[in-house]
Amino acid sequence: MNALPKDFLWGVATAAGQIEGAAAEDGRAPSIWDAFAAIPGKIAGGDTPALACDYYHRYPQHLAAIRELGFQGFRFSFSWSRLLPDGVGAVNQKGLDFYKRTIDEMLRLGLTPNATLYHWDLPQALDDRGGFLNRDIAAWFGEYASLLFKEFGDVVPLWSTFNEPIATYVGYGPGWFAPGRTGGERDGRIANHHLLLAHGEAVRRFRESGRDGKIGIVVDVWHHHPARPNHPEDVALAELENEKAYRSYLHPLFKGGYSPALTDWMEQNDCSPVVRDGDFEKIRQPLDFFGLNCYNRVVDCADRSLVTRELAEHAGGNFLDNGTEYYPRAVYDALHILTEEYGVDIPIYITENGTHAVDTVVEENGVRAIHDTTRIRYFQGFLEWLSKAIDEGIDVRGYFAWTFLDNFEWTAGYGTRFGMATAPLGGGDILLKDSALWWKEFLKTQQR
Ligand code: GCO
Repeated sequence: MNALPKDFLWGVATAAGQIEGAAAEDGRAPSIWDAFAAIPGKIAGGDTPALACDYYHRYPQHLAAIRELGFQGFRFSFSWSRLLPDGVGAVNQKGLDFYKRTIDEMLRLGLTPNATLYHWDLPQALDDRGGFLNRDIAAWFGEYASLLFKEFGDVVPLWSTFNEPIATYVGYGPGWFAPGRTGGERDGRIANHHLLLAHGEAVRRFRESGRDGKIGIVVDVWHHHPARPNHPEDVALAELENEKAYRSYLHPLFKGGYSPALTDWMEQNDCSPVVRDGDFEKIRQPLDFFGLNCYNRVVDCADRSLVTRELAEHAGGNFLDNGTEYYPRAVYDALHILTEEYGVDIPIYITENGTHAVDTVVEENGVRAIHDTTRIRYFQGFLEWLSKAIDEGIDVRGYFAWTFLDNFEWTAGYGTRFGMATAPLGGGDILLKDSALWWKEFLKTQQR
């Protein structure tokens, strides 16, 4: 792999709801994930985010270990209900103090803070008022965003409004994610539209704040491919899935409206959100960077009975030990989609990339280890394709691996592990997996 640009930012990424724990401490109020996890059957193993990695207390240990591996950036999110327990109004000073301490520690260690305002954990108090189905969410989010720009705008250089908007669609449409509302396609699309308005409102407020940092949004691109490229039904299915997923965000953000294909589909399915005059102007505002989360592609087959076979036969198709396809070219494809189909000409950061693996702890001469070679192979493959896209001139400024520590993997609970390191639930000694050691060696070759 060619060396990447000198000032390339290598980091790890995480999210408040997945690592912080201390769910009821120092004035924090519940988020929709706390409430959702309390409903039996929603989260694998009955897990909850209440303890997680206890980053709330153990952040010095975590951040030091991340820096020790050679990373220079840390992507994290704020817990809205820790800062504004009611979602709006009274500020929880202890919440602010916590983020002040953690950001100071990042700066002290030389980790560039990359902050996300919203990584899925809406205050429950706001969901009680309709959450993302209420158009007022834009104003609520604006108030929250302004608080953070005021408090941390001088020390945080990179800001993302939302992480993976599709999670909100999933939470209000099919209800697989928090808040578990099952309003169907129509509510999912309404929630999405309101989220995009909230994004626009936060960007407007950021500009108004006069802060020097950069602001963007993080969208995940899982490009759908037809399993049988010569089969019109598969081609149509993959196209539709792309429209309903990442294009439903990229079109409004970069082209100023929903695509003609999605517009038609929403009309035919009676699920178009209410769009008011001026909405798309609010949504489509110049951004300073784009955050791309990239994990894999999806292969669609109209004939469900063929899915497994078609996937297995696909050229280059091979699998990781967790059963997912190994397709590192996904990042190269996604970058080309951004630049070619959407004309994205702002700097891009890979804000998440990683894989879960079947990690087994082995004991060798009294030393515990996890030989996660699958994960190493995954990272290597993605970095090769990323490097190829950069060689071709795509302006990627940084890469954030998902993730440092095994954590609360949403509905999959703690049993699905994405970490390059692990620690007991609720904290304790950190065990570096082989992939963390691999990163340490790799980053030495990339030093500035
Ligand atoms: C996402 C989220 C993360 C996940 C990660 C692994 O991409 O789904 O941003 O919170 O933990 O992706 O699934």
